[in-house]
Amino acid sequence: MGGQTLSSTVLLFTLLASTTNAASDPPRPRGVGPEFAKFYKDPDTFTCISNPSIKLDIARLNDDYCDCPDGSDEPGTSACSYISPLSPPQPSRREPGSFDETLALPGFYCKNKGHMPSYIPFTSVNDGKCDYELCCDGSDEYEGVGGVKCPDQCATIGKEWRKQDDARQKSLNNARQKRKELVAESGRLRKEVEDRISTLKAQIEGQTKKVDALTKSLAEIERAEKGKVVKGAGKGGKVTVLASLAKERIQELTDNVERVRRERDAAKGRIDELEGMLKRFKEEYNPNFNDEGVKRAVKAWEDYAAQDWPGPDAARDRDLDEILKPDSENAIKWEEFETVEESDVDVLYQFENYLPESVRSWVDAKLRDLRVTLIENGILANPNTDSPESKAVTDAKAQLDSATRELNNDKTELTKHEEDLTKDYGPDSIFRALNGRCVNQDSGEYTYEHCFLSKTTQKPKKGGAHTGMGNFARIEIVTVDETLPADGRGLGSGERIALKYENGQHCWNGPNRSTTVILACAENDEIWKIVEEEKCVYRMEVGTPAVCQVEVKKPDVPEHNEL
Ligand code: MAN
Repeated sequence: MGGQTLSSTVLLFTLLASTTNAASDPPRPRGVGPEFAKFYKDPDTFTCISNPSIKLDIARLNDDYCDCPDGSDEPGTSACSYISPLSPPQPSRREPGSFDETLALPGFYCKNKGHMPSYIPFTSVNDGKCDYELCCDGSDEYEGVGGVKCPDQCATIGKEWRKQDDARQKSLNNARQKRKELVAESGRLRKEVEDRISTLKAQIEGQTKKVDALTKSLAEIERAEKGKVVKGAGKGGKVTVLASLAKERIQELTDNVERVRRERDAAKGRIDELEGMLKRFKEEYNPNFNDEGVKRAVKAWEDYAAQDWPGPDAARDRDLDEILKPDSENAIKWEEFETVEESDVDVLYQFENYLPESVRSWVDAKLRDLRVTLIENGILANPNTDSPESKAVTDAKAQLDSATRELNNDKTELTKHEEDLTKDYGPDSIFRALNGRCVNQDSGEYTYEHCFLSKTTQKPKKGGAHTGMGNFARIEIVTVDETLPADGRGLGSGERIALKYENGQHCWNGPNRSTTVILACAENDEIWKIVEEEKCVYRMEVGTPAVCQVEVKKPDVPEHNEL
């Protein structure tokens, strides 16, 4: 869909223009195109176009002999065809440099009535071959060289061409429409990025304030922690710790009292048994039997039994029972001490309890501050240095970490979007809309893939690992010179946008693979051709509406028409 198009409007306009001119202008000599008619108006003399000092009698025009150094006296024959730059160099017939010897005319003009007029090279005039592609009216073979006859085929060829051209026009219109949509889409995407940037900036501002506040709050909490004199594994103030110690100690004492009482009772049982035995011994011994040892034992027992020993006091024992009962009235309610979050300040300065509520908290805060200041200035030792971190500090740190992480994520995203806005996305930023879109095409043993502004890939049809043929590097402009195929799926000639992909998979004994993707206008995104120009250096020809110019490119043929 390149430069060979000509709109029907242009055809109609030029038709009207040439009809008007035809009424006033003299007929042009054979082979002269309308734009050169002005040089051939004199009925008697012809002046060589590039060398006006040479004037010829009109009979020498188209007499099949080349008189003018620029070939302008033979517009309708092949006599001056040797002047063409395509012909082998000829020895100059004149003093070198005295005349312009470059061809003045573009070729033999075929009117091609019913189709488009066109110039055919002078070498093709009367060469015995019908050149219908350029000269559908067969006028280039007017001499019938070798008996060749080239009947006018412009009606058929023109009709077919117009049919194809209609299809091309429709396709081109569709392509232009698609391009407009891509431009709109690209604008929308850019706007999305801009909006996201604004949102992120606002978010970052808020998040920065949050992080600052949380940093401050953490510092305050950590500072307040210093204000506590005693910490019992994070469970409260001094009273709690003391209560815990006292409870343990009392439990220990209680256990021991109970044990000692059990041992006492056991010992008393044994004493009772022993005393019973000795009592019976005294009552049952024979006093008439003169045994000194027995007499001493009886005397010792009588002394022992005479001593006044009251034995365990039953009333006291009952008291002890009561005290040791865990649910007795006298038992200490430890839970009251264990659950109270109380700082040493509360303990040390109980007098605050007698102050009004508002003054009390003010005094409390001041006392804490004073204590912290004393610690921070090294006057008081920090009692908490070895203590595990409190829940308040852990929570504050977690909140700060999470807010900082969120802030950093936002900053990274902002940088990414800001960089994106400075990237080159081509004319009208059109490739923003195609970014990442992929097209595939089979060629030889591979399927090739092109993902716009991302990468090119070679995939073996039989399966196996894919080969990276390059990652997007930049947009370039390249000059191409190719004949446009009839279906318009080709590059044509002129400047084209190319996408460069570099630094693909390393080629064994060669460079890293790279691809130049050259783009031309098409209704749909499609890969037309893949060539490996050198080992691992690839060239892809790709059609896309993205590069269809909104301005119609002038066709390569002259706009004048002689239908
Ligand atoms: C693979 C393909 C080819 C390339 C060779 C180089 O077969 O990528 O395109 O020429 O490797 O070794």
